[in-house]
Amino acid sequence: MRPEDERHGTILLGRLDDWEGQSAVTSPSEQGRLAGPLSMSVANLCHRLQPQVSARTAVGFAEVLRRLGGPLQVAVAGRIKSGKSTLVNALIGRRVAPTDVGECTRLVTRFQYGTVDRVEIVFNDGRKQVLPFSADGMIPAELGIDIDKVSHIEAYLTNAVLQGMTVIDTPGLGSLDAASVSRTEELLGAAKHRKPDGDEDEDEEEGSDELDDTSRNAVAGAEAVLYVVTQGVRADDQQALAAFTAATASREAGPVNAIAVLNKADTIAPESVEGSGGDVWKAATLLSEKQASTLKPRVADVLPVIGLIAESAESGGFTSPDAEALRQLAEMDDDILETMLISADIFTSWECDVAAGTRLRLLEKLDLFGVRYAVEAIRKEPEITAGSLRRKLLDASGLEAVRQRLSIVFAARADGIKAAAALASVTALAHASGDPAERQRVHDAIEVLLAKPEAHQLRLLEALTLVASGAVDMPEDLSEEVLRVGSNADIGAQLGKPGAPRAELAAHALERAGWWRSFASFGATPAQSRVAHVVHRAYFLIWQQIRD
Ligand SMILES: Nc1nc2c(ncn2[C@@H]2O[C@H](COP(=O)(O)OP(=O)(O)OP(=O)(O)O)[C@@H](O)[C@H]2O)c(=O)[nH]1
Ligand SMILES: [Mg+2]
Repeated sequence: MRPEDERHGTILLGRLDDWEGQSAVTSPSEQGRLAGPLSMSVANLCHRLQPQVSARTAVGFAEVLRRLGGPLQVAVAGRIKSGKSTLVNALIGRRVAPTDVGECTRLVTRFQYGTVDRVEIVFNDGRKQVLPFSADGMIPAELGIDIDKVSHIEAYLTNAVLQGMTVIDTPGLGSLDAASVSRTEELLGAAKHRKPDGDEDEDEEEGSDELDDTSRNAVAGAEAVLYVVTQGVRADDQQALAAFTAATASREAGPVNAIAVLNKADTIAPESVEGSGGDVWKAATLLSEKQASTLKPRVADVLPVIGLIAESAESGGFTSPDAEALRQLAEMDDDILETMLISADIFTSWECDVAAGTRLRLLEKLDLFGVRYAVEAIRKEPEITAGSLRRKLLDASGLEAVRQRLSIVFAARADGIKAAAALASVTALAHASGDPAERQRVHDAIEVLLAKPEAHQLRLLEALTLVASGAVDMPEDLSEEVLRVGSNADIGAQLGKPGAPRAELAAHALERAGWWRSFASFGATPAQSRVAHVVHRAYFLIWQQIRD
């Protein structure tokens, strides 16, 4: 049967069972762009349903398909001035997002891969306007236009990192400026009934508005979040994470799609953290662990990082003249240097051979901690080159660990995350249609898809999200187990026995499979039982994979 026949015929759910049949629907070029088999199965579902649904829902499906074909969309979110844009620059390896001040820090900017560097302002009415880079290669901090009319900024960069993910810089949550907050909330999917200009939607009952919101979220919404906190996690950080709903309001932040960083680790006073032994990095690590227990299970991990140093080291900000100036400082008398390093004011106002402007520049790039760190590195190794010093600063920033975590948590799971987000969008679109028959058709198709063994990972992600968000209540030890099985890629880690021999892992998987099956049948609430069935199956599949 050719695809066009299917489009005009009744949907043949049986065909969805045929994993091989995928190529009949998605074109080869589309397949190449999809993150993996799960995304492909959801793409097929959209293609097959498109002719069966109303024109409006079909438009939404087209957006879901477009989005499935793109890289994982990672939002960098957090409170105002927590260092989000600085971190974005460090991750991209280019100082392109304006930091500190300027109206652009109040807008959502999507950094995506492009073959030519180009920045566009996208207006609320969909109109676009090309924006020239500023002289230093950055997105201009001021746009010279009415930003209330601006939806967001699209930055296309020829950048290898962006081939793997789209990075979305957001205005600070918790800022006083309501419009910035609503832009961010909208992006994160929390603002269900807000119009783009930030006003509360008053005529919600108009179905078309709802659909527009859903469709917009299906394109603009993030699929994963890198949450930036600083020293104190506050109640609204948790609220913001709770509200984070990638793609649509039905997808909550959890260990599958969210990690957090404790940024500005350099500014932590080690004496304020018990057990740090006076070491800043140790203090930051201890604080991160503490924050992880507060933020979990909303996030997979909290990692300490010094975004500012990472940005300077990674984006060409740290130069040979900077290294020279640090060398000069390293030659100074230790007592005097110690005094200068007490505060930024003393550091820049003290009389010394290094020009005050140069010192100010060093502070802007490295802050006091970075200056001290570099001076110590030079004193230990006087012949160190500017390049090696930059490398040492990068190591000290903790960026590498964040990158690694991003690749483990996000990149390796992009297929599952994207497919799950797309399914949530499809469900939301069907719900918004207001046509019960259409809703049922979509629902049935999703059920069939999820019943396939290959789709098990999606069910596991779903179960994990339900447990992590508290939507399904579980005793603590069980919910930890679900999180472990669902949010690790490595079998040893999934079973809580990293590095254990295969036979032991297999025996354990089988034992847990049996346990969860009995739990599903006896003693569980209906909601728990649904989760338990999925966990049972996960263990069973693990056992099948590693048994002799
Ligand atoms: N000491 C130190 N300063 C940092 C660090 N990261 C960022 N900053 C500084 O914090 C200020 C705010 O950084 P931004 O990156 O603009 O923060 P943001 O979260 O994007 O701010 P908004 O978009 O306005 O909410 C800037 O002056 C940065 O230089 C860090 O790791 N250490
Ligand atoms: Mg910013």
